[in-house]
Amino acid sequence: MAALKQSEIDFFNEHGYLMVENAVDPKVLKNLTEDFAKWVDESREHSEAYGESHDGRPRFDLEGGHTESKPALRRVNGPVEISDAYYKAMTDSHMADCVAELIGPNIKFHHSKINSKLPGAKTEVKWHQDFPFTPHSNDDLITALLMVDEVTDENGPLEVLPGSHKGDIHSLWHDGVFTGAVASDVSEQCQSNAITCKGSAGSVCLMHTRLLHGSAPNLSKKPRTLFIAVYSAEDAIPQSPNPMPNKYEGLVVRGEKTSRVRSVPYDIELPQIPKGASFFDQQAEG
Ligand SMILES: O=C(O)CCC(=O)C(=O)O
Repeated sequence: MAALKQSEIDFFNEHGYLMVENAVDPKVLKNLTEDFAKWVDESREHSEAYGESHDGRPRFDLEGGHTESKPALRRVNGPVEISDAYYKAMTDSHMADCVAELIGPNIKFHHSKINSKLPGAKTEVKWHQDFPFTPHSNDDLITALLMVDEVTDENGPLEVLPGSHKGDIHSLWHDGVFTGAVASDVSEQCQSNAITCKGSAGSVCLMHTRLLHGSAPNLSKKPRTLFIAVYSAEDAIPQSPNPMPNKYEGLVVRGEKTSRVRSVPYDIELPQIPKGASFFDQQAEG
């Protein structure tokens, strides 16, 4: 059976995002929640970023003000490498089926992370597009943002600018400095036309790699945990090193490996990303 209705595929193509409920099995969702709670608990023993990910950078990142009694774990890099539940959600879920229907049939995995905003978290994600950080030979890439907790207007929801995947790729450099975020006039425009992506736990926002998006701090008493998995069409070939190297990069998740290369020349010049820059450059503590 098809994972998506034609009207949903049309919506994604027109607006550059799509919300889907029940994107993972309830049992998997419970395991995702439990694994994350365990990591939050472990973080109490640390006062700075810790653990080791595939390229030696810390696996777990903490927000300023983190304490044992008020933990502020804000990111887990590559959770699919250390948790069966996160691996299952990435490979074996309705979420993966939906991605295959939008950019497949052959799709592969690129990288993953958890962006957490615990209650009162000050971290905001400034407006940006993902593609400059993960340029490929074509732009059939989807960032899947799975809501491990319910997302409301108050707990720092993802905000997107519908239709912006069809527009320009915006510079991330301002006054000679790489900020990882678009210029303030562009973000003001985004903010005034933004749509908030809210939903019950287990819902996913499937987002085109060129869509402008950002998110505000969590002012509420409820956590907002997002599991973020990036997939590409199997024939999209990375044009720069993975911002988050991991052992599953290139894993074919649906369909088959063809090793074909499909190049679609961009109509735009991509902003240069400094060596070692990552998505986290646009995270700021407000
Ligand atoms: O955590 C969020 O709200 C957005 C995540 C995001 O845009 C990113 O990590 O690139």
